[in-house]
Amino acid sequence: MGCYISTERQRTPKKMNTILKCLLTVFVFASVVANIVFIILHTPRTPKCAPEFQDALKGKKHDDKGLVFADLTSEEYTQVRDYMWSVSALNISRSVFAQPSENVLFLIELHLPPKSEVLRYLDKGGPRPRREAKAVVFSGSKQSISEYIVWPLPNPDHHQDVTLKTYNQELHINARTVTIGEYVALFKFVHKEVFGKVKTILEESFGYSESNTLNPFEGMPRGIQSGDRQTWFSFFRDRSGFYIHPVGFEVLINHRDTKSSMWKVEKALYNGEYFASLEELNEKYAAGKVKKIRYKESRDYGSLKPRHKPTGFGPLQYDVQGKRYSVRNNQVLYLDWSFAFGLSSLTGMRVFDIRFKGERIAYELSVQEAMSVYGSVTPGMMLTKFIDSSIGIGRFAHELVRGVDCPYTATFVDTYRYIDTNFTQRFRNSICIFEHNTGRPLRRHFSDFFSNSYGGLANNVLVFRTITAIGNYDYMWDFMFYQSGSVEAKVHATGYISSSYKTEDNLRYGHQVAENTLGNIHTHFINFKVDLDVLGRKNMFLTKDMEFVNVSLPWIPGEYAQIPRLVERQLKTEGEAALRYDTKTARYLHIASNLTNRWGHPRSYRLQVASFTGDHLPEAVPEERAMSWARYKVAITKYKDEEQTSSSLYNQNNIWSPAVDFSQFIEDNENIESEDLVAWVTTGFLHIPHAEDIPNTVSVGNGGGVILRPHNYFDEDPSMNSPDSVYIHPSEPADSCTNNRFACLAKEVCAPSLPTFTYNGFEGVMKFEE
Ligand SMILES: [Cu+2]
Repeated sequence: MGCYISTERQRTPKKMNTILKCLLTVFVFASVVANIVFIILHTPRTPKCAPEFQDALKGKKHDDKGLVFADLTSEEYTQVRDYMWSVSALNISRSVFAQPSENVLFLIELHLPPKSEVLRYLDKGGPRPRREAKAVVFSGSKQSISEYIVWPLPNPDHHQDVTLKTYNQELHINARTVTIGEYVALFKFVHKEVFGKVKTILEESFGYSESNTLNPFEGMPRGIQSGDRQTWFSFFRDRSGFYIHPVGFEVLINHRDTKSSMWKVEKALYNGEYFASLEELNEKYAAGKVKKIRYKESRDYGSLKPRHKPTGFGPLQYDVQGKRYSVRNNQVLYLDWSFAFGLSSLTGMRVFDIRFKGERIAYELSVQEAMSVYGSVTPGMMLTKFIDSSIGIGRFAHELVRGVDCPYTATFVDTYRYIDTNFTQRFRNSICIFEHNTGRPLRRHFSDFFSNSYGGLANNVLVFRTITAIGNYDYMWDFMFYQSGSVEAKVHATGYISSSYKTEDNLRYGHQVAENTLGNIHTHFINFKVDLDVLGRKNMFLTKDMEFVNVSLPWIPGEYAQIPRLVERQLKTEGEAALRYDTKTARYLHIASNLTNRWGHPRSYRLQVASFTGDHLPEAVPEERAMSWARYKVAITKYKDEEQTSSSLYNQNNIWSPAVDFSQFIEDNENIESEDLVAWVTTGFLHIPHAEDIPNTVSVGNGGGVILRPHNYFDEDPSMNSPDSVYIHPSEPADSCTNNRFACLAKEVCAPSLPTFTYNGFEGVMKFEE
């Protein structure tokens, strides 16, 4: 900005006018600047919110006892690996791409100590249980799978084979998970023995070239009987979200032999037609005896890249008083809650020793399995039944994205794993913990009649979350801790659907969702383990429901009315307490103590299941035993150290003779009166893919879960003691802060300290090349 005064001779009045104008402009500018400075100096700055609000923990302090449940540390994995490598008899390959014929140290995990030992340590001052690891070795040289317990940690020098003790059977080598090494060999095989053999067909049909290749997606199980390892690979265009770009070409590869030189292509499918070999396909194609697929460039509908430049921010929650929870090591404290946590590479998220007001409610709450059964006319999907813990549910817990996967201000925790690799992998920020206002009151009442008042409580809940992207699907796992003493385990599915190439006759198995793409019908079944300990280990299983009874009206002789009556039962055996999905079940299911509350009722926790599962697989089907947990909405068993998980690492690839058949837990029909009880809860839904599943399935409505609710456990609702309670009475001025902190919020507000956005999630992806 500047004033220009002409140096030319001008008439005086005009010159004066210009000087005045110029002075005025300078004055206005100066006064604007002065005002801005004044406003900045005199505006009260909003203080930054405190990082932590200690009062919320009510004097509770962290202890180290929860470390008995902690996953192995980065160093411990390395120590166990080095020890296993040093055992010459095991002869373990050190290569991350070890061949199936070699011996592979597939997995190292925490070996959970026996429950009774842990409880002696936690509750009775007993010794700290020995820290042990579980190590899984796929032995190509011995054609067997072995599980070892390795101890003591740190500095292990012992190992013991516990395979037979754990599974009561030897494990067939082909029950093993396909390792990175085997995938690398399979991809090489596909490139040479499949793409190399039908190149012309691929070029003409799918525009195939070295730079525009095809991605394989495998169906499971790999065969039809124990020992089989032959996999149908369906091929997809190599682009973002390839799962929904099928091309109509599938091959069956037999990779049963641990020597990859013995592998062969056994069948092929092209445009809905089967061929005994790729040679036969080539011949018939060349002879014009095949209905050809003509390559057409397709729209990039699978990409998640925004269609328009994003401009929005949704609302942001932040901790006004600082964080009211605290995380140290693997222990979380929040208001009246405390628990320890872990993330198993195989089964995923789990929490232990869940306490409310210092009393243990559950010993363990954990994800056990995620299973899907598919329908299709094409072989890649026709037999498909995915049993995810065999690939690893927790294995795919990658970095969570601040602001999307978890609230922006959440606390993030790194996890470490050793699975299908030769080094410890760090997965940054793969668990998040946050307190969340659900936006709907936990309780409230406006008292209009007679005595006027308002009492309410915001539903502030602590959420413990991880998200695992298992191939095409992403499962979001939440454990939520409410101020009313409830805990909720919830799962939601999102990500890409699996699809197959649309042919004329396959609309019976789903809907067309994109060009030549059929979204295949399938189920999502999830199993949770809920080891409630209500006031100790000795519990019983009660059901409650209502039934109508015809009651004569005492004041009108001869008149009757149908009145609902409370029906309570105790189920006394595992057989009785295995509640099948297709039977009428009491609406209230309780794990109860024989101790009573002030009103004389057994103190209990209720299991309230939200599920839309339906049938999983007819029981006569040989594969069913590998997923027999899905027969039951809820099954109650007597706790046994040998019955740790409802599924196993080996259930997918030896689905016909599963290492763990959950129905066996119930077979012995043990008595469950006054015993340590475990509830196995199944939840999930049927997924009929529709156009809106493109490009991704949304989480809305695609979930299930179970809520553990206190039921006569307390004498009244424990949320009455919440520091967040609000009470308004007409006798108090509306701006009184005494029983309503919101009346002071505007005065006490603080500005959130927002961490910078970072993301390193791609560090942990599977790598098939050095
Ligand atoms: Cu689905």
